[in-house]
Amino acid sequence: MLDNLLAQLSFRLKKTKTGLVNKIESLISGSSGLDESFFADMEEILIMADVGVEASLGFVESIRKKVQIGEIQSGKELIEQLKKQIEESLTFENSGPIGIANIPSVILVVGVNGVGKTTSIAKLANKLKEKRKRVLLAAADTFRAAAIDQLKAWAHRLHIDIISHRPNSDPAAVVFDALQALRARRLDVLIVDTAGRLHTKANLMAELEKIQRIIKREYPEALLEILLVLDATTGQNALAQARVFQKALDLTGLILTKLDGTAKGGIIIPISQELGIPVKYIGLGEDIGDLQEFSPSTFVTALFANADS
Ligand SMILES: Nc1nc2c(ncn2[C@@H]2O[C@H](COP(=O)(O)OP(=O)(O)OP(=O)(O)O)[C@@H](O)[C@H]2O)c(=O)[nH]1
Ligand SMILES: [Mg+2]
Repeated sequence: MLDNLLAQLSFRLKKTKTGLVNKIESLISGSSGLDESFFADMEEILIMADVGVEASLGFVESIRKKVQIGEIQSGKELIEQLKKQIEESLTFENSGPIGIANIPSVILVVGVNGVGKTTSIAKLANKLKEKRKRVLLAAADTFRAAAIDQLKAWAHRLHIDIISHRPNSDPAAVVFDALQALRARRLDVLIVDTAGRLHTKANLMAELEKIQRIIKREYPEALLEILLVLDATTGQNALAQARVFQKALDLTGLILTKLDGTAKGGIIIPISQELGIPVKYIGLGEDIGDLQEFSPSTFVTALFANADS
């Protein structure tokens, strides 16, 4: 039996299951043996699901070797090996939940426009509140008035404090005030919403770097997480965005959103591999409960759940 979270995850990943896992299962059941044409087809399925060329070749190569030396003899063993490899590729030293220990934490949330930053912040704030953390929000996306209103509406709905300034005011000043409030009100976690678009990309990166600098300078003893939000439905584009943000900021983790809306959820593998940082949360829908802490083993179990049960 799957527990609730696993069942939700498995259900929301069904597009990727269809695009990746079910295809590999059909390939296994339709093949006469684990031969070269099988491996070529398996490679193609992985690449088509956005697992990435390098990772796909790596997985297939290591499975091919195990078949050659007789360590893998059946389709079932092959699937087990693939699961193990996917899990390993998603596991990092600092995998696991974000650091919200007993010292104040600041979570700076960044990403291009429309990826799901503000929604993910609301979901995360709600999650932390359920864990009895006292949360503060900062509306540092001052570029659009609607962005401030959107975060305010969430704060109101969730009964969470928020620091905001007028539209077009300096985002760094919002963050500065929020850090003072975090300290003065003895709250646990500050989550900072940021703009996804400014007049130019260089402007945006400069602004985010400034915010990062201010947090480190004004509250060095706080635990800082910088989470990049990526939209899984944008595939290789997400990878390109990630490179730009990683250059400018000390990213500590990723939030991969909209995994419910794509058959190419395999993108999670090359993104984590290339950036070398763990996925911390995954977005699985538009509701407040649709954000899960990411666990490589749970993810793989959910993805292959049909094969197991
Ligand atoms: N299906 C699905 N939709 C999501 C998910 N996360 C966010 N969305 C939707 O994506 C849209 C954009 O979300 P926002 O949170 O406003 O994105 P943003 O990054 O803050 O955008 P900007 O403020 O414009 O930079 C909204 O309609 C969300 O409901 C998810 O995990 N799954
Ligand atoms: Mg937003």
